[in-house]
Amino acid sequence: MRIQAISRQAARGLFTATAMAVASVAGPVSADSSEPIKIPIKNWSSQIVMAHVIGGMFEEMGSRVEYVPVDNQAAFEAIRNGDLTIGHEVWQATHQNAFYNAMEKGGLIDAGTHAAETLEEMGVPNWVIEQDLCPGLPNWEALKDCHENFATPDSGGKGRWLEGPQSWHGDVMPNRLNGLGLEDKWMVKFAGTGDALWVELEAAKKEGRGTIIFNWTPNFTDAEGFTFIEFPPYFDGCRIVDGGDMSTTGCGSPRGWLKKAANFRFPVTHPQAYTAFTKVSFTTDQIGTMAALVDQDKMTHEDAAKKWLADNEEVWKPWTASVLEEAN
Ligand code: TMO
Repeated sequence: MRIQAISRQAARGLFTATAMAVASVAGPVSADSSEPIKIPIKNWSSQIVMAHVIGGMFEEMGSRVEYVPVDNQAAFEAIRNGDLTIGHEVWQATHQNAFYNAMEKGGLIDAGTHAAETLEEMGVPNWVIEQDLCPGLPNWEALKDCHENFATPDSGGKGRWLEGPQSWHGDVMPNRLNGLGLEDKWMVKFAGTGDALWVELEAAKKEGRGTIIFNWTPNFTDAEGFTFIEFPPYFDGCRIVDGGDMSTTGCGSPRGWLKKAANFRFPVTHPQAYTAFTKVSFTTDQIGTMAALVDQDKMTHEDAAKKWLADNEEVWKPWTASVLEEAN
């Protein structure tokens, strides 16, 4: 099974020659190292809960795990150089550059794709549309005529977009406003933390005022209803970091994949845990639930992960059990 998993990676051209050479002489699935598997902890709920869910799976398989707090973007270099063993939420729209750059430098491998499709984009809770606070949404051109309904005390009379922390995507959203010619009517405020986005959602609902925030799917907000704004289509190179200029930065975010990454030595040091990790594939509902346990039900990330594992054995046990069966 391990060899199969490896040749599938190789067929995609995503596995380094060095790792192939080391891994393919190892024979049948052997025991995992007692070195801890290092799992990243970032700053949004599904990521942290999923870290503990996957860590719990590894522990169930007999591995040791260690949770390592990391910067969102710097994590990919850390996977490449082995400071992290895995990355379990690689979001196409905001991570693919760092992911492919680390792969090209060598040391980071693609460990497969989750079932969930992703989008990371500015949008509004559905009640903003129901109350008609910006007629014409979700088409972005509606923003030309409704900014007054989205002004806040700190927005200087403009409508406010509450973006995530600036460490998440740099100036993508300020550049978006400029690219669309909306900078005279709208401004971007960066949230101090991811959680500030959910505080804003609740506050705006209570006060009955308009709000536009950065959000993503899968997330806990899928259940209550959240509408992403439809911007001009994304294309490769439209963003500044990808070679674009202000004539192209109005482009929206791409819908995309959610991938898993691993350090190239993981299949060698922990063949069983690595093979199970390649099988991990979460759906939109499953990831939304992981976030909701924390952001709605106010559980700790650790307790949420324990609950998720207890409630979903039929989902994850097959991923670990089939590996252990083959090893014995
Ligand atoms: C990577 N994120 C889900 C926070 O956009």
